[in-house]
Amino acid sequence: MPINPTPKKSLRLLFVSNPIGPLGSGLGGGVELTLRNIATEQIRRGHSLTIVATKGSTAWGMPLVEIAGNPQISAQTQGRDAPIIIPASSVLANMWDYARQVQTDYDLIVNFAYDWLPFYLTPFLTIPVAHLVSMGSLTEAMDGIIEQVVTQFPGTIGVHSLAQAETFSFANRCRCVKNGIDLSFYDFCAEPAPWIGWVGRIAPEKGLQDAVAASELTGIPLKIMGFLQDELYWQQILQDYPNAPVQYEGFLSTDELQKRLRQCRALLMTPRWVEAFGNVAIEALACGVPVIAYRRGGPAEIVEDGKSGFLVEPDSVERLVDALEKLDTIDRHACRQRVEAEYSNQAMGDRMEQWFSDICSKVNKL
Ligand code: HBI
Repeated sequence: MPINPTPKKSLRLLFVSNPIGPLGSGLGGGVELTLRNIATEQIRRGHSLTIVATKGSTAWGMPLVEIAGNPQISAQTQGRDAPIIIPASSVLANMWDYARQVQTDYDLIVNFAYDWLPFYLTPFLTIPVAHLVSMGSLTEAMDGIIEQVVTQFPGTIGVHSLAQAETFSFANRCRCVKNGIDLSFYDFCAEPAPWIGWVGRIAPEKGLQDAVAASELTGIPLKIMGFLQDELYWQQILQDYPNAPVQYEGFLSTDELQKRLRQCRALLMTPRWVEAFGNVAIEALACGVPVIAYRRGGPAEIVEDGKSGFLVEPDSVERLVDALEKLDTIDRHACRQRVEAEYSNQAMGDRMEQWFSDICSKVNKL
């Protein structure tokens, strides 16, 4: 008689979003897609879940509590010695005061904010908190408070890649959950259009200028998609590369994004910083689009060099150009298969469900 697998306890989850803008605005960066995908999949698996987010957020039909207040400054614009800054009527403080008030209705809080306060408050709360850290090391204050939490609550710090974990002194105490997307949103494209793509927040750490330079050198049209965060940076690029055949397509919904992304011959990823993961890499691969990425950060753990794209010497436009010339050696089906195997909502859902139940059971074991 087969032993029934122990039914996973249905968890009551409270997802607290990041405090830099409403879900669906693009201000929240990759966290918006990450939170949406994890939440959708955990509900599909029978867990109950509420999302706490800034007023004006969309929760794509999932239970949502909107909180008013002033946003946090973007952490990646701060220097390493930046002090902790919390504005008056802070939406971050208000979100976590709400979480404190309702915590006994839940088994686990999941924190998506890269901010000091949620980590500092963790010991003050009576239920466990899983912290999904969205970026690599940026400031001493954040490194310190995250290390405090991983020491006092082992196993509760989640990261998206080993490269991201390595930016912290406590790398080996982080749980790498990678990331995932709902493949049903991405349609495979076997015959690309004659252009390449670049997707991301338009800001210095994303290194857009290198992709534009490669477009100007090769004459291959470049479609740029993403949130225009730094206008001056963008204007400077247009001045520096007046002849590059580039087209800014705006900040797009997932559906509009994949309609353009799937037609690309390749996606260029040119991060200047250690990209924690690189959601856009798996979005492109899901459509069959090879990824040409600097061998740096999360994308270097996603792209199989020569199979689902190319990994090139960081910050080298020449190497980007060389890789573009080898594109025809890549089988677009191998790109889709990479995501199906490792980065589907199901694969990510398994990793997250296991992480959540490990944290909750550890509480039971105490
Ligand atoms: N800055 N202060 C702060 N808090 C965040 O949660 C945060 C951020 N900057 C960027 C960001 N989150 C997201 O774009 C991540 O996906 C990178």
